[in-house]
Amino acid sequence: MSDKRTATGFIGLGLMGEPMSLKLCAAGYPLTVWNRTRKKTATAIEAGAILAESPAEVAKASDIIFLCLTDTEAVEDVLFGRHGITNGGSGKIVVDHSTISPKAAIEFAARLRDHHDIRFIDAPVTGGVPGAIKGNLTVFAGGESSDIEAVRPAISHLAGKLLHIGANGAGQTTKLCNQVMVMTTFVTMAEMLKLAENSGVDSTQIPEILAEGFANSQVLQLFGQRMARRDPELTGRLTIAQKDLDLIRAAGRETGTPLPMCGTATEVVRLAIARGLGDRDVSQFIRLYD
Ligand code: NA7
Repeated sequence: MSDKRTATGFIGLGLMGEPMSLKLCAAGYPLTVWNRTRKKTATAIEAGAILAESPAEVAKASDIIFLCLTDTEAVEDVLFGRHGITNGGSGKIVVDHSTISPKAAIEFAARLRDHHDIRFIDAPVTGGVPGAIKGNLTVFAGGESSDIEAVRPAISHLAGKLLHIGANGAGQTTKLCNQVMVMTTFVTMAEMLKLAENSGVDSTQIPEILAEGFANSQVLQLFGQRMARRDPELTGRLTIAQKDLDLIRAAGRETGTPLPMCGTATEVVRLAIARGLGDRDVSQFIRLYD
């Protein structure tokens, strides 16, 4: 299905979705877009995308519809709401790049398949805004092999790797496993940088100094400097980090998995949000300790 003539749609042109949609435009795919806040579609329209009035209109115009939305509730609205994708015809494939509940991904896939003849791939990503801009995200996919192969050519413009993990839900579960490491690293990185500062060591040098050692990670290299400098540039909201931690803890409860470190991370991020940092960049989390 997926080649340069495949009609694509993108819903959710936020921090991640906008650069991802631009990659599809740049690759020559016909692209129809919708975003709840219309003005965020301006850059994609300038790049050649067509503006739709609703998710249903995006679906009518597209064979593959990509989503990149805040959370489970947003995805449910866009799929099944009054002007949702399910009002836009059958035979489509929905690729959901949002991070949502694995259980919900399984349920949405079944509802779409059984009642609307629409296929669904849970396809959360890692790599953040830098990866979205470069087109080298990693996608953890859950769904049918044939659907994943059908969308692989288009996704190759957004992601260096599209990994088929298993059935629906497996992509989201893998993303939550990824976030266990990412989020606990984030919160301990703030403590580590603060310890350096309070001990008279230049914390902005720490990521480079630790680069060859066991403490190195992509999180340290991509965000350490920015966190040390209190760089205000918005690349991902702390509220989104909180949402991921809440999903991880729900998965822990459902599977009987104790997650004490994630519990602590969740509560300190909640505290940072209570202190007014929710709409700031995740790197600003260090301000909790200032
Ligand atoms: P952003 O920049 O906050 O973008 C979130 C997008 O989701 C944005 O386009 C929102 O529209 C849209 N949204 C949120 N709620 C709804 C509802 N109810 N209906 C329609 N659209 C909605 O987040 P990121 O780009 O950083 O992250 C997106 C996902 O990728 C998230 O799951 C991460 O965990 C990974 P708005 O512009 O606010 O009107």
